[in-house]
Amino acid sequence: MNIQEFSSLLEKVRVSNPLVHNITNVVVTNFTANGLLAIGASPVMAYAHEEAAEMAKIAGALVLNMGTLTEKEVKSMLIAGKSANQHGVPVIFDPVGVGATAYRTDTAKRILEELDITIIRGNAAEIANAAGQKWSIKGVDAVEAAGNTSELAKSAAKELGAVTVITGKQDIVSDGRSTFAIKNGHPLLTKVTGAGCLLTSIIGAFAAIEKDPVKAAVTSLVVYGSAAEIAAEKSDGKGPGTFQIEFLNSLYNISAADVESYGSFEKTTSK
Ligand code: ATP
Ligand code: TZP
Ligand code: MG
Ligand code: MG
Repeated sequence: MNIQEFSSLLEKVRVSNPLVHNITNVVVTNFTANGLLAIGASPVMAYAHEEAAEMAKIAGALVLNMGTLTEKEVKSMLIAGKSANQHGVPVIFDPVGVGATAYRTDTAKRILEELDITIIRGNAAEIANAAGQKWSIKGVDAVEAAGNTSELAKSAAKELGAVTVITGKQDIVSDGRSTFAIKNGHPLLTKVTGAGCLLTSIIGAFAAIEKDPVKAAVTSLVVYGSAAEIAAEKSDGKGPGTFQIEFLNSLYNISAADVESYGSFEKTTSK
């Protein structure tokens, strides 16, 4: 895996304009659609039980996000997820707030048991709780990562049978054998609601055009984090409002040369 491959995958997203089917939360829906459009993907939100299977079948990727759960959406996720699994469409799962309430924990467990998840993405607490380990969580935000996130990603990937992405100050991707650390990003991302949720959907866009889920995830993190660094430079210290707008502009404008100059990742070895 190298930085040049990441730029060519970014170009591939822009040229192929993959359809990304999202079943997501009410907080982040508009930001997610705009971010997917900016990177070059084609977003669709389709929740009705009558159409969820049909939409998932024709999508390049299905993204399931349990940010504002209700039983109706959980049923949509299971219908769409089963259809995606039957038709070889990758399923990306964001277990927002798992561990904060029993309902979230039970629902994440149900989704992980009933569906074949390709990639799971969350903060350290969410990934730990999804994998049945204890980690402190406050609502949908992680309490400062105290443990070894590389080891956590590796063990969660093995436990869940899915490529695991843990985000925070440093991002980790593991399939249980190979583990990568990505240093790109900016603290202002934590001041924009949905920055994590949009990232999960952008991982869907890359998974739609790249069969290797580890490569798709690492590419997404490098591109997304680099775009955030550029946006922070352009927002002149004004704060999250300007940053959010500049971030959408950066996702749209980021070039191969930017990815190559900002991108920072390494393969880590874990015991
Ligand atoms: P949380 O609810 O805990 O904020 P989240 O689901 O919003 O989690 P994040 O972990 O904040 O997701 O990750 C979203 C993006 O923000 C990722 O690209 C990540 O690299 C970046 N990010 C998060 N925290 C930092 C930080 N302190 N410095 C730089 N980048 C960060
Ligand atoms: N409450 C339920 S979902 C949600 C909030 C605030 C959005 C979480 O977005 P992210 O991307 O995890 O910060
Ligand atoms: Mg966040
Ligand atoms: Mg989140």
